[in-house]
Amino acid sequence: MAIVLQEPSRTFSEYLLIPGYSSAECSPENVSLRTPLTKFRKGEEPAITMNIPLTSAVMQAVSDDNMAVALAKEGGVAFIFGSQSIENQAKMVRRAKSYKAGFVQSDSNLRPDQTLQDVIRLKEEKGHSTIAVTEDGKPDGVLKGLVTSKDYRVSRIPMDTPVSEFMTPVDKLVYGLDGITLSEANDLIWEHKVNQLPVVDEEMHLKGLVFRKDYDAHKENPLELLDENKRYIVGAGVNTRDYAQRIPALLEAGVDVLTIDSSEGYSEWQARTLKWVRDNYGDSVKIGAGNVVDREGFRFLAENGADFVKVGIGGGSICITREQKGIGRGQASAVLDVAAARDEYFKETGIYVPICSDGGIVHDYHMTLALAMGADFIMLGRYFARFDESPSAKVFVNGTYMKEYWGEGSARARNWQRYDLGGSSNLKFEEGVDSYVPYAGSLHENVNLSLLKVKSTMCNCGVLSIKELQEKGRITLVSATSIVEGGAHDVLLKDATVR
Ligand code: MZP
Repeated sequence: MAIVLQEPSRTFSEYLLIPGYSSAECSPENVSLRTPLTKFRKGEEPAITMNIPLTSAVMQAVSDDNMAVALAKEGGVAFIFGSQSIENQAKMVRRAKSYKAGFVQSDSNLRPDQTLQDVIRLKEEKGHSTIAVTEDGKPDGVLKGLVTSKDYRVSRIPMDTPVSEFMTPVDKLVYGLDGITLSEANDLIWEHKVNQLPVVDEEMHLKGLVFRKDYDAHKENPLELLDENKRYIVGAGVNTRDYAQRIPALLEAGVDVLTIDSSEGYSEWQARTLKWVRDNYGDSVKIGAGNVVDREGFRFLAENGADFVKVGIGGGSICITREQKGIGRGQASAVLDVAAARDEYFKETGIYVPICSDGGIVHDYHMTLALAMGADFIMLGRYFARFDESPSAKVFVNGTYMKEYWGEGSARARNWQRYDLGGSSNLKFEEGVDSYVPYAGSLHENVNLSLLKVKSTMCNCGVLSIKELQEKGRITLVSATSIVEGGAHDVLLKDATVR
């Protein structure tokens, strides 16, 4: 007879946090959400520490280069999806790594012999009023001048006037030299009262533009997560099949951290992948593994060299693994069990292997619960899929804007490498669905609001860091009846949209 665990498998909605004593110091601006992403020895610092405890799921509908930049700006890490060709994934990593905060590649460019007509057309097409004039009309051509709306009056000059006649020529422009820092560029913008600054190399090839408004936006992201060269930290997912080709290509593209993306991580395939990484790169390459839901699974991956361990099977919003195969574990039970294993391992070895609660976050308070239960950070799919920055399409359905969101185990994604343990190379049956999620606007606003709630709850618990939350937090199970009193009840809501 199989072993039957006596504790039911529980999920986040079955728990609540109990407030603790809050001193006057307990206010959200004093809370730090810094958290380790990769393993470290007692007394040492992890190679990567995130400024917020959020990562985005390794999914086609969630994490591309755009998401990587948007999330790193907030202080978290996106794991660019691996269910695409090695070349495409490496390209996404390269694009995210070459994104220079505040520096943009000019997307509106003309040659000096083009005309006012071309200026008007380009302005309509791109929506930008600054046009770089380069010798060959390419974004990296030799800079000849700039055209902004101050340079021409449509009513006064004929449409066929060449750009060279009304542009501000390069000898009258203020420009910066390649290598200039963003704050030096901003100083020039202010000193010379201009709205944009072209940046050129020694041969006057255009390298990019800095806009006054972008610098201000950049300053709104004090928690951005940067490497030592001031580029955004970028993650990527890999599988247990083509790692020997994929990993070198991703490293070449500049990836900072990898994760093995699999629905079930307690396997020889993961051990082989981790061994290959350690044999070839030692500890210099950072790679997480998973997913597991219990102590044994954690221990196996930690001992095989994982830099972090992802927790969660069957709890994802688009996941039907539990229905299809009857396997998995309630996310709360899984996190609690694995967190205990992590602490045990740390005591025994002095090595702290962070754990990630992956999937199943529905309400913002689930984030706080996951952290209190021991997760060092969280991975979210549905949450991020709803934002402007996710790669999926925004569609109008039954009078509301939605974003498409599909599982990696759905027929749409066909990510067989994530599900198949054996030798076959196709998806035999689906473990995920294709769906819509309500469109929710910008990542920046949503993440800030969610984390304000997390910080505010932490203050109610009387703690100012995630570590303290894990040490001092108190959690209670809720009865089915008491769940009712948690929402508005026994009143008639005036506005059905009040939540
Ligand atoms: P959620 O944030 O949407 O609830 O869950 C996202 C997580 O679900 C992913 O990080 C991944 O671990 C898991 N996932 C992705 N695709 C599937 C599937 O098709 C899935 N079954 O379970």
